[in-house]
Amino acid sequence: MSRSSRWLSRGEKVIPGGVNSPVRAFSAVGGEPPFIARGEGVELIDEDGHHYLDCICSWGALMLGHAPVEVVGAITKAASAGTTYGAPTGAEVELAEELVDRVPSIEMVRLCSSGTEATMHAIRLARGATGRDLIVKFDGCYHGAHDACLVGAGSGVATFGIPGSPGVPEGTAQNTVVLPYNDLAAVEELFAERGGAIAAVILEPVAGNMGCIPPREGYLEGLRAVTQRHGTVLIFDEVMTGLRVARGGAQERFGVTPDLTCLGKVVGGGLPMAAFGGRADLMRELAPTGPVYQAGTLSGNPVAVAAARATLSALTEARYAHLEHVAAAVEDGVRDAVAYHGWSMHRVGSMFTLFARKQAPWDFAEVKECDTRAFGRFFRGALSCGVYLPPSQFEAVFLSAAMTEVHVATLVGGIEAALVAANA
Ligand code: KE4
Repeated sequence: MSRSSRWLSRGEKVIPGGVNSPVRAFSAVGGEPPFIARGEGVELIDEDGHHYLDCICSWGALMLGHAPVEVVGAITKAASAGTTYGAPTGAEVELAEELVDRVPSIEMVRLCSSGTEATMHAIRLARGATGRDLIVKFDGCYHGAHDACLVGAGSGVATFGIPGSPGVPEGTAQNTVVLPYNDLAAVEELFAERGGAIAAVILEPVAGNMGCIPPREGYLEGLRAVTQRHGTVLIFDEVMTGLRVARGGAQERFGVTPDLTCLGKVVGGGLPMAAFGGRADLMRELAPTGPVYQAGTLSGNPVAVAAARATLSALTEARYAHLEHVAAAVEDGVRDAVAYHGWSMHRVGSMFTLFARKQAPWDFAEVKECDTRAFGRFFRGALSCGVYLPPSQFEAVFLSAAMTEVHVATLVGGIEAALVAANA
């Protein structure tokens, strides 16, 4: 019995499924998850000494690979001065100034500890500021595990085929309308009927929780226009895309500025940190300057802030250019094999997904037509080649700036072999 298997059977006795987040359990692809001993650069090494090229990067959180020296050094230095004070620090102000400088929509920002918190608070802020209750989300988009958004979510919940989740009160779900992604007519139709009652529209500007699905031409611009016309708050959930698909996130890449933005993953440099920010007039509605309550014991703690600042300093234009070059090389390398095996692919920057479907999907209904059993064979085929891809058709591959041409060749070879295994 492998060490990982022993850890799993031990873990299942004290942690549901032996994992602290459902998608890690490999339920969607079969087999048992390796238990990780350490990460080094582009690699994960498991408890049995197997080395994997890490193409999940902690679900997109790692832009610089594992244990980058500048981030580890900053964490160590900060921790030696105390891990949390529960009081304001100058470092939080400097991080906030950096986010205001980087992200077009952000005039003011509040730090928190997870992407779930960020979207939950952004939605409460939009409701508090507009006095309206209704929110709109899109099928296949996932905004974290909180009630208002566990209605037709796309990550985890969709992988387990549970539309919404038990435990979400009927009354809560009734305040969330779920529309198809990339369908502007559906949004305009809803607004024509109920525009005045809609507090917010929230979406992933590039979806990553139904696989990587880009916005169709004009889609983001159309959402911006219709929400502007009806006084509805447009929220970009950039927990996945923020600081990844461009220095200023998807809003910079696509040139559309929302009213509020949620950040997570990359912004924390691998530590528990997230943020939400946007128009100053909205943000000032938050306590203590306004009536909308939001709080967090470890929000802006000095260690996570140090990791964040070290990461943002390392994310130079040159690093983004390198990441784009590596990701484009992978796409070019697998293009022929993807077409030959009757699969398809979407890539935006350093996130991409291969779909077990001939035509590339543009919404969740089309993604659900993918052959998920073939995807399971694909995933296991890649893993056996030492390439660690996301264990679900409904997730995205993430690359890190630690990757070089050598790793590109390894990843391309692994995907080609995995496609053969998928269609065996
Ligand atoms: P967290 O609460 O997991 O930090 O963030 C929630 C969240 C919010 N918004 C978007 C766009 C997200 O992708 C996420 C979290 N993403 C999943 C992966 N698809 C995290 C992995 C997991 O659930 O274990």
